[in-house]
Amino acid sequence: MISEIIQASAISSTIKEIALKVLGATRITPDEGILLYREADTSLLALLADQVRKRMVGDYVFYNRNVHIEPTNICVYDCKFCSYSHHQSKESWELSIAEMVKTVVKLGDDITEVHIVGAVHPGRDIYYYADLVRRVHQARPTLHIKAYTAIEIEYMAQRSELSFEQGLQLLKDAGLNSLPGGGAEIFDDTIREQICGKKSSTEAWIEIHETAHKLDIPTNATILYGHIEQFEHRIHHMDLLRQLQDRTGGFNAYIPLKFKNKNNEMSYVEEVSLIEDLRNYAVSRIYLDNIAHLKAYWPMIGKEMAALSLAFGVDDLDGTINDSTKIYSLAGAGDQNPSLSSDEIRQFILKAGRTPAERDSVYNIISEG
Ligand code: V47
Ligand code: SF4
Repeated sequence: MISEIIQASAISSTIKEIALKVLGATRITPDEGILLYREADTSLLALLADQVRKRMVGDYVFYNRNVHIEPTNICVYDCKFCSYSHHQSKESWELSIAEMVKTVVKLGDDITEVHIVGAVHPGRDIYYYADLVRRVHQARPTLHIKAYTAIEIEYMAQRSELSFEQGLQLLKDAGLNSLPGGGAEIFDDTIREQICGKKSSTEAWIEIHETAHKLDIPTNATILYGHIEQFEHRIHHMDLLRQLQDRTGGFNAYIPLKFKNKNNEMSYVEEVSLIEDLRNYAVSRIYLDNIAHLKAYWPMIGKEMAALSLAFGVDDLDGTINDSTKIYSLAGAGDQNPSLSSDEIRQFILKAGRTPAERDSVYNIISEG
């Protein structure tokens, strides 16, 4: 039915051909992905992304109950888009292990996951971070621990003279369950050089995630978009992820992170429009035909935009985060005090005509409706 409408429509024959491929569940090429970004109508992108989303996860919109802990903002790197590290922000902090354990213990059964991501502290090695994981795990043995971006893992492993595999195994043995997707930024050496020159390379990020998948540690993947990159870079980024997913199947979710321009060295770069955000969700959903979930990180884009994103391929809204994430609030994100109760998030999903599903960290459904 939809294919017939597209066949009969006035859109260009090239876009029509790509649309029919997507509807027929045929993988699109990088060039076709770029054409979608450049030429496809926003309404067509929404329609195609919605079909892919339905095929992959049905009508569910997932959320979980989690807390984000940011152990420190003292960083050996100085990424130009960062508003959060001690180089940019007026304050600097270092939480102690006891303080972080106290946070998860205090939240008790209100959360099923802790997400621990911070800056790359020069004084902390992998044994410190394994100790943090071990003590959180001891205090809350059933809590899922999603911790440390590939950037943190690279630094802590190298500092402790361990291979990535040895480092990840050590963290897994301490109780680490999965890795978040941060630090990917954009997989292009020239752009990387300009926005985060000193930190881990594309190759290191990919190698760390591939190694994690081989050790049965699932991970997420992000992209930082909407700064100085071109559509070609976004597609190349997703293409590397799609290839890695073909090899391992270890990615749970893809999370596009929109560049926010407050209080950082790239404040001169204008933020992209909300329409561009929606188009980007849609092309991501269409291109990444092998990563099950597309996550809109609502504390960054705000609740209204998150609701809209559900019509552009998004099926996951992350968590009922407490007032705990500074990465975006310092960069000017819409929601300065990000918190939604489970009930609020459910109402929000129902209003969008979809089925709320509380999930665990690997997308088993805990409750629905
Ligand atoms: O890698 C930093 C981004 C990321 C800015 O895996 C910025 O579930 C926009 O990885 N504008 C870290 N983005 C956060 C992250 C994450 C977030 C939510 C869920 C998950 C997950 C992972 O934050 C960094 C960087 O790309 N970031 N500064 C900024 N000005
Ligand atoms: Fe450090 Fe991360 Fe900020 Fe880069 S983005 S300066 S690695 S805290």
